[in-house]
Amino acid sequence: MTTIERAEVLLTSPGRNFVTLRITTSDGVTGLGDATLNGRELAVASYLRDHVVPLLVGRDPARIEDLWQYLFRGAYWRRGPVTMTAIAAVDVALWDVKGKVAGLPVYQLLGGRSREQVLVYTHASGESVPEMLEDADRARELGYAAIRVQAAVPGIAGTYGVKKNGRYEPADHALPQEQPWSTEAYLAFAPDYLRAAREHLGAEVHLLHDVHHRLTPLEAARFGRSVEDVGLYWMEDPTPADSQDAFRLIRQHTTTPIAVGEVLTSIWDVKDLITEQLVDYVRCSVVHAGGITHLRRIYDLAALYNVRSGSHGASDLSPVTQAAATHLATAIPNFGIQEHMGYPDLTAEVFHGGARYDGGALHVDDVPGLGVEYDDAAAARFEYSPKYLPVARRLDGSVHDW
Ligand code: GCO
Ligand code: MG
Repeated sequence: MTTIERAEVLLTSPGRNFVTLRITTSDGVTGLGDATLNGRELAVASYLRDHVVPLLVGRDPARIEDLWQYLFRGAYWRRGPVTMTAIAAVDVALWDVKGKVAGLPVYQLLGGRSREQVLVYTHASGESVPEMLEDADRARELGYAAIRVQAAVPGIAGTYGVKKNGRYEPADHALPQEQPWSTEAYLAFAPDYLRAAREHLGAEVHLLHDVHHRLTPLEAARFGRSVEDVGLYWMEDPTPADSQDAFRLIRQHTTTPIAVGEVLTSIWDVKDLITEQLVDYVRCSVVHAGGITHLRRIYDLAALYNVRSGSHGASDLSPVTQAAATHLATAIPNFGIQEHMGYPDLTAEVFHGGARYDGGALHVDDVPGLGVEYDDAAAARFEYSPKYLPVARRLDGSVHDW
């Protein structure tokens, strides 16, 4: 019988930190899984190295579902980002292996093609509204038909979600940077710049906006209602999703579509949001929500309730995740849209291949598995060093929500 012979945890930092799991079978087939949890990378690396890899060696790599259940149900301690990211890394690496063994791309193993291409949205942002609109024009020139727009709130230094020097990398300090936040200033400013973006870009562009969990449910309801005339594709993470109940209030007051999920890690975290149709898009990611196996389960539940996928795809999710998400999006019936920010140039020196951007969409090639290769020699040139996302404080000094 073919067995899992080796599983290596690989750390590298080509432009930003990434953790990767590489599984090698006794037949010499390798598979890659992303294990990157922004700002908590080493916790997942240790979870894998110390508590998962010893359980994998000698097992049948073909039993993806059974290994998933073994690592989830069998662990006693369930859910949470560290556990679910570690399980995801194993799951995705095993799908990669299975594709290579079968000689088929992963989307074929998931039921085959449901669509020709995977619609993506990218980011446009600016320190001022004209700068944001200029950035949106640049995105249009690159062919994007869907654009997330964010402008720095006047008086709020370093507004989250806005590029610095043309680069979007919020985890850029060796210790978390503290940033000010004012809900009042944001609510007074954001509806106007969203309206300016709509006027500037015209009716045919999909406009998205990320609230980054900064509002209370009532504030989010008011905000959603105040931008209904903009016709947003979605408002993202309007309030912290710790309580799924909170979304009932938002839903009762606005028809602005809602997208949630990038910090949620299991089907239990989105169950009520989906079954009560409190959101329109689920944005969980392959890497933080238990891999292809579990995210497929979440999206299948969502399909029953007219909720569509909108997978998180920021650059802290490695090209392995971007590829896995694109294979999944190619296959599922209820795909909505996928985030695509691209990566720092150096990233391509380590991760070769993967999903291809062309004309506002991502595409996967018909190569076996996920189609991503990891370059060990290049990876060794980029040493891991801790980098943190910022922490938000209100103007009175107290810590604010993400
Ligand atoms: C997004 C995000 C990111 C996240 C980041 C956290 O929608 O792309 O909100 O900017 O904050 O991926 O690690
Ligand atoms: Mg977001």
